[in-house]
Amino acid sequence: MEDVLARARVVMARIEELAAVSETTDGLTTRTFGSEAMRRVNGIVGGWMQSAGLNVCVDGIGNLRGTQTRDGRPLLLLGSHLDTVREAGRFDGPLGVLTAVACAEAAANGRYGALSCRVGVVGFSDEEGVRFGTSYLGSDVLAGNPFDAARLSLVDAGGVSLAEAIRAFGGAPETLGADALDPDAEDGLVGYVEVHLEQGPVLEANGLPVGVVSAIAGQSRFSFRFAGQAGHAGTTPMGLRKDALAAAAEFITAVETHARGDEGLVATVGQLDVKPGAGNVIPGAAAGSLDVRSPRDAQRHAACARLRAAAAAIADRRGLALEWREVQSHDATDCAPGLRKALAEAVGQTGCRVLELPSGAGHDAVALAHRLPVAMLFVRCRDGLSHHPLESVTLQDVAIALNVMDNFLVSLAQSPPSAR
Ligand code: HGY
Ligand code: MN
Ligand code: MN
Repeated sequence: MEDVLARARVVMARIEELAAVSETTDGLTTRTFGSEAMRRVNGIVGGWMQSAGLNVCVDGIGNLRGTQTRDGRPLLLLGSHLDTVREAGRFDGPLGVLTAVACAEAAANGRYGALSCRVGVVGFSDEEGVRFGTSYLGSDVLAGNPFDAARLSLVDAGGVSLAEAIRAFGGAPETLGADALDPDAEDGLVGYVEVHLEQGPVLEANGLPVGVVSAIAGQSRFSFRFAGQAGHAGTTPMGLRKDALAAAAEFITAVETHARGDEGLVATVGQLDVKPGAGNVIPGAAAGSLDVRSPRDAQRHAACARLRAAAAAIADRRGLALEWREVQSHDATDCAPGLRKALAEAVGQTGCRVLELPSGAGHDAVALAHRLPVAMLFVRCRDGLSHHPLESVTLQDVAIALNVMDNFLVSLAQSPPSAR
């Protein structure tokens, strides 16, 4: 265990190093798609990948990709994302990328014996979708999922389009299709396995360091905008107002009330932009985001329809206009039974009780699942906290996660990946 503890210390030290790479100077970690911080982090992690014997490149959407030289064996992809939310924790994403690099280093050192597959590592460029609102930009391209022109014309808060951001980062929107994984060019694809902090309380509540993900919840993202009438806060009688922020506030409360009454569903308004945004002006417009999730797709779709109807009713009653747009929707994703079983066996070999649990958070595995078998290993996090600077996992639990991944990869050396 001492050796794996030493490797876990390297993972933790590297996570600390990446946490300091931010597009902000407030001492917190914010790394959004196409930023210079992402370019810097690709350079740092790319160097670690090269030291692990991987051939490294950055693809057209900014994914950092490393693979062992092709030799006829199929590819097993490990990794996670390198972008973050605003004022992020240090583990969401980098924990998966850096444990993957640790596995690639071990594979290069012959730790796993004659592996029946090659090991690749990916650091995705945009899982969170903070800058353009749509998540999985990087993993959608790697998976070869549809990437329509409408997405390329999305603009960020500064009016920069996704197409322009791709070009500025060194990519080419028109050739993203060429960046998709090609099974033939890889002599087959075994699957994608991601290590990620749980971002929830279940493992901690069960006293377990790791758990195997059974499925990833479905997720719908919308943007809405209530349009009313700006006016003088001092002279406009309450009965004559078309206050867009008051309408949005009523809607946000309706979202919370609905989700609280619909077991298993979660719904969040995370962003709200009020115009013109002066204290003595009645808000003329209030635009926001809506994130709705459930492990059951029918429940999520029904809830989305009800919430849209609630927004329309509020707008009608108040004499406002409502704009409503679905930004993206991903159905619930099952992890591959064969890979899940192999991960569970690998957990069992460490002496830990095996717990399989669903993920309420979205992950790049959702996008990749359209093209290859996926599996995820969760690592306990303190208080279930994530998307917060105080997000944390322990050195011991990272060591156990590495131990699980070692067992998993050794099992691949013993049985053909096709059995997965
Ligand atoms: O929002 C999520 O679930 C993930 O962190 N992108
Ligand atoms: Mn994540
Ligand atoms: Mn996240």
